[in-house]
Order: sequence, then structure tokens, then C-alpha cells
Amino acid sequence: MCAILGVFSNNENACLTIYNALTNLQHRGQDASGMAVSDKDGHLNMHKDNGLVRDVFNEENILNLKGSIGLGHTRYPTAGSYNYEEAQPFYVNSPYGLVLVHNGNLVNADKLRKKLFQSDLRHINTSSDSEVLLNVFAHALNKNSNSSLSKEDIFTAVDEVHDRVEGAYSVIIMILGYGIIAFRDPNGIRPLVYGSKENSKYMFASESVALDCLGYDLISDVNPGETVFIDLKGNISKHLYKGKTKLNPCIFEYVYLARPDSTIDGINVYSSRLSMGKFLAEKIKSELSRQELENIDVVIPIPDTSRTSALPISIGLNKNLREGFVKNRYIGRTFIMPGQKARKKSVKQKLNTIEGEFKNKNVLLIDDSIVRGNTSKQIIQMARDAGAKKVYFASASPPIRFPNVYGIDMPYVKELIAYGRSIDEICLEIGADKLIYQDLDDLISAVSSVNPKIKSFDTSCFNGEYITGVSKDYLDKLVVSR
Ligand code: PIN
Repeated sequence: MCAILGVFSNNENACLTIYNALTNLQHRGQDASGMAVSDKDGHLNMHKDNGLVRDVFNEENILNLKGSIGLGHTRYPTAGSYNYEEAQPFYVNSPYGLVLVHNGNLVNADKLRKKLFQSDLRHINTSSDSEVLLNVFAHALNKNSNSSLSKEDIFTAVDEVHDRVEGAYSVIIMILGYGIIAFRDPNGIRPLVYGSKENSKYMFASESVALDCLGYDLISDVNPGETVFIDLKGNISKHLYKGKTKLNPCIFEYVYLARPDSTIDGINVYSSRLSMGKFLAEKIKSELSRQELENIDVVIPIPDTSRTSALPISIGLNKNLREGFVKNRYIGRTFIMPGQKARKKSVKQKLNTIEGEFKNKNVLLIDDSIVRGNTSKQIIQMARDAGAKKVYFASASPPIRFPNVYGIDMPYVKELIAYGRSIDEICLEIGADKLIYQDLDDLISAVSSVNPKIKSFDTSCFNGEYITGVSKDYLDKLVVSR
């Protein structure tokens, strides 16, 4: 998962807006940050490096980022490696000069990479699928256009991208000296919205929170297979892919990835988490015996995400809700720290217990998900060390048994605690007295209840159904290694 951002403003410098918006999207990736801005004459300035937005940009390099149109990116590595070279934006000089930011993951990048090299005569310099995507677009645009680039040429090139590329991709591209385009894959798997300010400035962003915080009004989500093009005069044109399109947003955005104050595809993330809690409360009631239910003294969320769903659970079960864990807010999310070792070490650093909330109590802990189970296991032990008698554990999402191939960092299958394990075995492994998972149908109903128009989601990491189709070869590789 990554954050992408695009800004068009008539005369103003775009870089401060991009910087501030990126800091509001930092939760989507903390590995690398980058920015590219351009003048209307097409002159490009770019700066990118490994690290948080606040560390990568300083007064000196910000001053050099002059231009009124620009792109921003924060990365969590998915298909690429941790190299600096793979930080985005990516640039290719022909045709016109193209600069891209991408969120998602392509499942046919290897095949495309070969084809680009052998038949399209394009050189790809990194192992990043985003560079592949950029070159597929560049190749298509080159074929169809001449010195006077029209919007139809651009839309035809994006259609060719949709024809050739498989996977999840929300993309923003600057065509230097021509304008900025944004498009979302035909399933709309990863999010992308856009909005405007003072009728002359536009912003594309992974999440609406970036628009909100910078005073932009939301215009719309970019629809699946839709391209939005803003030319240098600020004229907007839209185009819809001729092939099949159907919205299937990634349900994991609602479970955990997105900020609660964002609204994705008409579904406010906070509301969806409240709703998940309501459904989970019912499941807990049906799974625990009357005695067990009566014995619960307190409901404790594992901060931060699950606080929202823990509230309706405490109401549904008629139990007190308490803060039993304190989080060190100056440490990044362990989930998105690259490398398993770093992840293992960091839990104790990050969370501490308030002993009084555990001592001689039967506690029900709530988390948004169980991925590798390392954190859950350590947290349950911490609850016991603080004196808890019984520790029940509930997850607002179902067991994760399949790799995510659409841009979330959980692809190495054997790392998933639910892989090849029954719920009782997982319970034993994490050391809980009882483990309750949300059902997938309930998770879908919970999210969909906020916007009943959306009934279909990408839920592949829960049920292994891949909406774009994924070759057996690709999936087999994810079981063996990453
Ligand atoms: C953490 C959200 N959430 C907590 C991320 C831990 C899985 N983990 C996914 C649970 S926060 S583990 O709210 O953003 O702070 O199962 O892999 O151990």
C-alpha cells in the first residue's frame, strides 16, 4: 500500500500543498517519499529518498521544487525492493516526458517486462512493477501520437494500459507540458479521489483526508476504468474504458489501512468500523457460552484502529469499555515496518498495559485483524502478565489465509498465522482462551451497510478469490518466498 497524490494549480507553487497532503497520507507508507513538480513549460524538478515525508524534504530541497503541477508518493514496498531507485515518482523522457505515481500491484509485470524489452524496445531499470506500468503507457502514447497531442490520444493510450496490464493500479501521470491524468483500474481495487479548491486548483489523492485537510472539496472518486485529464488551462475531460468495469474496492482499506476520517467510494471508514463492531458483537454472543459472556469484565481495544469497533461491541455485550493499552505514538506502525525481525522486536516498545484494567479480570481484547499473529501473541501474554484471568480475543475481520496480490504487504503465505490452521489451532498458537473471528459475509454486510450501492469488494486475502485472475505460477511463488 502506498499513497499517491497529484496537484494542479494555475500559478501557485504546488510543492507545499503536496508536502502537507503527503503528511496526511503518511499512514499508507513510511518507507520512502517523493515529489515531482513541473512548470507549464514542462521543466521537471524531482526529489525522492527513503524515509518519512518530514525527513526526506527539507527547506533546501523544497525551495528547488518549483512548479505549479506536481505529484507526490509515499511508499510501502510491495512488488519492488527497498532500493532508493525504486522510490516514486518514476520518470521516462519519451514521449513528451512522463512522470508517474502508482498505488497497487500488477500481477503480470514479469510477462510485460519481457515483452517491453523484446518487442517494444524499452529498457526497465528496476524491479518495480510501477516502472513497467509507466513504460506500457509510454509505449502506447508513443504509438498513437504526434507533435500535437490530443486528449483522445491520451485516452487511447490509457485504454491500451487497461488492455495489457493485470492487477490493481491507481495511477497519476504528469505529461510534461500537457497536463495531468489520473486513472483507476477497471475493478477500482485501490482508492483514488479528486477534488477542487477555488474552482482553479485540483487535487487527486489516495484518500479524501488529504483533500479535507488542505481545504479541497471532494468532487468524486475516480470510477473503475475512468481517466480524468486536466490540461494546462485547467480544463477537465473524462473517459471511461471500453472494456468491462465493475467496482470491487479492497475491503482491507476499511478494516485497517485507511484513516477513519477518509471516505472511500462513498463509505466513510469510521462508520464502516462502527458497523463491523456491531456485527462482531453478535458473532461473539453466538460463539461464547452464557457463562463466558457473563464472566467478561471488560472490553479492551488494541489501539488504534480497533477502538472504533470496540465501542459497539461493549454496548452490544453490555460491558464496560476500557483503555488497557497505551501506545507510544512516536513509533511507527509495526505492521508496515519492512522485515519480520524489526516487527518482532517492536511490540513491547510500542504498547504498554495499564495493570489495573487487567488484574484479576476476564478481558475481551479487540483487534482489527490478525495477520502474522506475532503482535496478538505478545499482547495476550502482556495481558496475562498484567494479571488477567481469562483472555478472549476477537478480530473484526476473518482469518487471512491467502496472499494479497493487490498491493498490501502480506504476500508471503507461510507468514500468515491462519495459513493451514483451524481457528482452534490459531487460538492455541496465540495463547488466547477463546478466539472469535468476524465472518466474511458479516464483514461485507458491515461495510456495504454504509453505502448499500456497493455490494462487491476485493476480499481475496480472506477467500482466495482474485477478481483479476492470477496465474498459478505467480501464487505458487508467494507460498515459497517473497
Ligand atoms: C494497528 C492495526 N492493526 C493491528 C494492524 C497484527 C495485525 N495488526 C494489523 C493488528 S493500528 S499481527 O491500529 O494501526 O495501530 O496479527 O500480525 O500480529
